[in-house]
Amino acid sequence: MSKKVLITGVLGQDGANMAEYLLENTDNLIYGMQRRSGSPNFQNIKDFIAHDRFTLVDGDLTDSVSINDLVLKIQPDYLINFGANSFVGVSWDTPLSVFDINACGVIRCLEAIKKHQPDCRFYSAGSSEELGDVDYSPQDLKHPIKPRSPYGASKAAARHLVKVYRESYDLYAVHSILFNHEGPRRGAEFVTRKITKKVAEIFHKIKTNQKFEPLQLGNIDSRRDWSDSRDFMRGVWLMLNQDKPKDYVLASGETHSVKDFVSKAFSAAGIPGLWSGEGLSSKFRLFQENTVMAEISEKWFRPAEVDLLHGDASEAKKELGWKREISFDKMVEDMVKCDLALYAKEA
Ligand code: GDR
Repeated sequence: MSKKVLITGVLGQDGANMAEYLLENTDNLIYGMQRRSGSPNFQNIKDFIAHDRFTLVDGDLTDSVSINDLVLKIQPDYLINFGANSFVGVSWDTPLSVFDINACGVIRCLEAIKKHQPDCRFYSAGSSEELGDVDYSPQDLKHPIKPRSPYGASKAAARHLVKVYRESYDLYAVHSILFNHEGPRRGAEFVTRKITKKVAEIFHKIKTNQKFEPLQLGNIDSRRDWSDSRDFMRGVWLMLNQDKPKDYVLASGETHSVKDFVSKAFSAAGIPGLWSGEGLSSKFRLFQENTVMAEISEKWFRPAEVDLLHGDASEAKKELGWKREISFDKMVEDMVKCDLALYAKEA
């Protein structure tokens, strides 16, 4: 019989990728929870919104009534929580709402499961931001929790809560440390998509002899372990289908700087460029020309930065048989290709 899967945050990158993965690889019934808003954006789910095994439902992680109602009504076999306020940069401005959604939201889900559907398996999307000011590389599950942002602290709280509920009530609940993961469905506020969207704009403006404003970035020396979100969805599903619940790290095991990402993205669009200068005066110029394509603005620096993230997913590989299939280069190329097509369509 088909299982029922409730996915929160279905309009975001991971929620949409998870729903699509399950529609393509299982016969499960998928309930995608969206937070009701004045102008919802269905772009990420447009390819499967009409699928006969997909249902869009309203709910809100800050409202326990809505979570309880959904769990009672749907009686899900799995609750996959990708709903979050996921932008680290704004978490200093809205720390209370970030904590309410990301940490208290997890309590609301766990409480609903405990009361109404104790056999439902629960997944909580954790983050490498929980590790923050790292002690060693690559980072595994044993790495101390040392967040550097309200966002990282909220995800660390979620991690402790999942452990407490798992041990206290014998729930199948897991929280994995997901290192950065991207793709064509990534929100434009995150640095990778911000870069690939701007590359598409600059590509079209160079081609049509139009002027353009350079891409403005903050800390281009910070290093991240970037994977493709679609690879992670397989890992999440494996974590939910073991004999016993256990937390894992998902990561590529490679690290690249934001600066590298910029060079790679422009090169994927066939635009040659070179970095020059240091710190705030760093500039990325069109090769053999003076045209500046990227520069630094203090506006994009954070009150506290995580300088380096580099994950160790060896346990997930060994115990779950998970491995990533999409390389860093392929992921950047896919993102640039999609943004070039999107820009051409919208221009
Ligand atoms: P991150 O992702 O904070 O790692 O969290 P983000 O893409 O926002 O930043 C990555 C790094 O790039 C630097 N940076 C900039 N970032 C943004 N957004 N905009 C800029 O202009 C810019 N310039 C430089 C940042 O300072 C940072 O060092 C992501 C999110 O998806 C989290 O939800 C998730 O938990 C973690 O990844 C794993």
